[in-house]
Amino acid sequence: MRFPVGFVWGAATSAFQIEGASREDGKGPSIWDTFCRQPGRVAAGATGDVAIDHYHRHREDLALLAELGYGAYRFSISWPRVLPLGRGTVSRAGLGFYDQLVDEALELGLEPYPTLYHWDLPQALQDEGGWPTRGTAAWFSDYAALMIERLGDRVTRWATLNEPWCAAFLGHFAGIHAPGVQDARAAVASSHHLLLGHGLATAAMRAARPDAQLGIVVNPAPVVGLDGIGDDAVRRVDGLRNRWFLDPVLTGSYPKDVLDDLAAVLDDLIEPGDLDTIAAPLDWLGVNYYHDLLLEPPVEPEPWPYPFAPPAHTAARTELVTDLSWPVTPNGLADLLRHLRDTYPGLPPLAVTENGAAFTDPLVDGRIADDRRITYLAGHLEALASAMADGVDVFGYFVWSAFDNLEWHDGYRPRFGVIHVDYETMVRTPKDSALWLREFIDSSRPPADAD
Ligand code: IFM
Repeated sequence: MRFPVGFVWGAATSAFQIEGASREDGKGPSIWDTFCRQPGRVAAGATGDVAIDHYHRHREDLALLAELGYGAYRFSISWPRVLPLGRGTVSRAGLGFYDQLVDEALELGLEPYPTLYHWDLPQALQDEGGWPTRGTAAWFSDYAALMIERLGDRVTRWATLNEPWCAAFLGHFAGIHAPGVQDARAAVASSHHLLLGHGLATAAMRAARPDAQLGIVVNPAPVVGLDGIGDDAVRRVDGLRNRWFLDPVLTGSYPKDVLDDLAAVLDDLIEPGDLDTIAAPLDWLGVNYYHDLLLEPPVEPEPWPYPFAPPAHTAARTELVTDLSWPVTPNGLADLLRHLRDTYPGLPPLAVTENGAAFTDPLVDGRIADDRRITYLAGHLEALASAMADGVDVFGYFVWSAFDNLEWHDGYRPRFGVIHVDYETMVRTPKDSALWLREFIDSSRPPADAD
């Protein structure tokens, strides 16, 4: 498999999942700090207090990524680390941390790809209403302007949000993510305000740095109804998961059928001009892909993140299944990329900003033989190459995740890293998949791109 000259190979993380130092240097609490402290919310009572201690080990972590052959590092900025209350007083130490991280990455030949919001809303803004409240979008835009002012001289590629679907619907309807709300109106309002925040931030960042490359990261997935799941259910899930986010950002309108589905909770949520703001032109679009949504009728009740769609269960009917009971459906990545190209004329260049799998394998004699992860990655890279051969414009691929980390409400048990982390000693050990990927990256370069 060959990838074009200049194709970006990277590894991805997010602040809350790796940084730790949750109250250090004046950092304010985020909604995830609060959520983790609520009994029963997160597996085994895990918290982000220490995580993988990246806040103190960033230098060695970045050096390891450079050694492993990556040319880019996707990370997120913790909003409450730089603005402990979400607005107002700036933490010099917090800003300084990201300043240093960016400098180190550049020194090591890693292009920094910061994401401004990967779910850790400052608790102070949650206390004022959080994402269900329109004002949060404006605070997000101010924070984005602050960050580009500080880092924009060295950072070119920015993402505003990571997976707004999760923040809105896992956080405010299924209630399994922070802030743990279960309310359709709050979820839909959150989704709109997240998108509005993205649009406002994009405009503010564009004004500050016209040369910046601005994007958003979404997590669309092909939806397949298995026996017992009707077309209308598939339409509703596809509508909320995919079209509700892609259409406004890429075409400036919400899908009519989903507006109808949500009519009971829309009230006067969408104000004149909002969609123009949300559809601010983008330089790139990040796509996170893990698996297709294979829907089957539920056997027992489980948290369901799609309001006004009949409950279903995501089936894992594939030969290989991950530790999170996710099916392994590599062809879905190619289908999805082609679908985006065919559905949205004027689609900006794409990057696969997350792709990976949770598999736990033992550390034996200093080695982790994670063959299942290699199978997963090889299949998805083949699918990516096939979509690109068909003309889909993809400029980069980021594995999720660089390191084992805190998998949100599932705690530390699922291990997504291509680098193993011993949570007692904090020792990092590249798994076989990291070594395989290094080889792959090297051998997939066209001769003209070789050193
Ligand atoms: O760990 C998450 C990440 O934070 C967002 N995308 C999906 C990953 C795996 O669940």
